[in-house]
Amino acid sequence: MEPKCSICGSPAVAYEHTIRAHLCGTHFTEFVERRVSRTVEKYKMLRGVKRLVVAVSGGKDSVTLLRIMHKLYGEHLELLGVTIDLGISGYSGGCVEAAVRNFEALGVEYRVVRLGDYGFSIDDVNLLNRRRVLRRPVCSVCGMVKRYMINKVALELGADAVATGHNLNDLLLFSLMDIMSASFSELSKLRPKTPTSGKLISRVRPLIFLTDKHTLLYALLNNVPFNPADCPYAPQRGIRVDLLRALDKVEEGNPGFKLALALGMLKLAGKLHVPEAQEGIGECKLCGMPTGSPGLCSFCKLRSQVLRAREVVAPEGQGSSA
Ligand code: Q46
Ligand code: ZN
Ligand code: ZN
Repeated sequence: MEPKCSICGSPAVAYEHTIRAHLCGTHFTEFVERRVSRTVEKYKMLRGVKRLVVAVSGGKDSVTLLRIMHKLYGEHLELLGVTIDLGISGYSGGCVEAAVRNFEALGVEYRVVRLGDYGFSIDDVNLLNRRRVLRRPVCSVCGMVKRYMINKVALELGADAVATGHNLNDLLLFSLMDIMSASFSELSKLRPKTPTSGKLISRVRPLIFLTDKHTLLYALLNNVPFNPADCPYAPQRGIRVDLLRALDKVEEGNPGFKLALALGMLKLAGKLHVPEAQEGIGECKLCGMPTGSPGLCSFCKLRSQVLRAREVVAPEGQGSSA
């Protein structure tokens, strides 16, 4: 027999083990939105926030975030959307398109910022790595680039905070990797909300207690367009992939494990000493954005490295196949 919604008796679309209930589409949607609003309230994410930038990559997490923030808070907040074109061929175009479709469908004012405007792309970083003129893991470069660009545009837009679509899996992966590498100062920054510090705009993560299965089903049930493609640089194997599989396996036999682990990690992070607004102590000599080290910020350092490295390979380096 088809399972029925434990609340209303309609055909169920999901079993939510953390509340031990089968849920129909309507009640699943309500469950997800309630979890977001409780997270926002628990960590006072929107206290003092009038202008909120939602960073939308175009994937299922960020489009779900935009839809929910618009639905729950759109009337009380000035919502602005930002999406970044990272220049990943066969992927970035679909991401930007999905993000823009969502902004326009909701009537949210938005900006598309392009890494190409700085003279390089994530494809360039990958190509230079392959040619061994650069040794920077693509995803860590990409993460830094996104943080920089989102903060910069949020500052230009006069935002009080930036909301990002990091989910439960992201939180667990980041924290476990930080522990593994004894990066306790990184772990201490693992907060659902980080405050504004100088030119570093506050970050809030309303989806940290939802998994990607939640966001996928929410997007599908609510006709939220998203780019279903995977980034070509997303790791297919390695410790992160294995860790996620292992976490899901434990969760299967022990419903609620991931949520409990996330809460434990957040408590642990909360007890660690946060290094004094490290990144905000100085300003980049080139772009004026915050930096923890004297001279150039990480983004400007990377940019000059990439532009220099590209000159080295330019003569025979035409055509940038990934
Ligand atoms: S976009 Fe960028 Fe991800 Fe692609 S290159 Fe890696 S970090 S996998 S979320
Ligand atoms: Zn129902
Ligand atoms: Zn800079």
